[in-house]
Amino acid sequence: MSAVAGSEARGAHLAAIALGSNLPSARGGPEANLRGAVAELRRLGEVVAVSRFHETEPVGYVDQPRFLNAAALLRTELGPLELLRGLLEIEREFGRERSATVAKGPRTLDLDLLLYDEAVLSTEELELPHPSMHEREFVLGPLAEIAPEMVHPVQGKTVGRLLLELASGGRT
Ligand code: PH2
Ligand code: MG
Ligand code: MG
Repeated sequence: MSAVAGSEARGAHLAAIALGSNLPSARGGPEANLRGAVAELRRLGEVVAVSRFHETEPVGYVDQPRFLNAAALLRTELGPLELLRGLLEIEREFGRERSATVAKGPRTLDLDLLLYDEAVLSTEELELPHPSMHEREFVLGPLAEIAPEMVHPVQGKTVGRLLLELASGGRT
């Protein structure tokens, strides 16, 4: 993977993480939230690539502000559950409130674990790959910038291929 080659990898595992924000936090607006989140990800491993920040229309629950979305690749020694818990902790530090809020509604910071090597698992706490990543352009677009060759182990396709198929409405 070109984004990773040549980096001084510390950990044995490669994780893909989606970042999203459409509300201000105490740290600032969505752009400050994403920048701050990338800085905090360094606690969990080595950030080897970060995509551009993409302004996207809200999907699912549409009556909310536009999102800023991005993707990051993290080399980590943490296991998938430890990593997930670390991501949720960072969300909380940016004022993410999970109780009493609308599902898929506005949030200060969303950090989703998309892929962890080619792990496939399904527990109450964590499903890998992220169950809807292959249907979301706001996830695949940023991820394809930094990891087009990373493989979705359930779909059996690369991230670049999945984006192409999604963007063409399944006509490929
Ligand atoms: N996240 C959601 C629901 N809808 N739409 C966009 N554009 N970006 C998101 O990150 C997003 C969304 C719930 O996780
Ligand atoms: Mg999400
Ligand atoms: Mg989430």
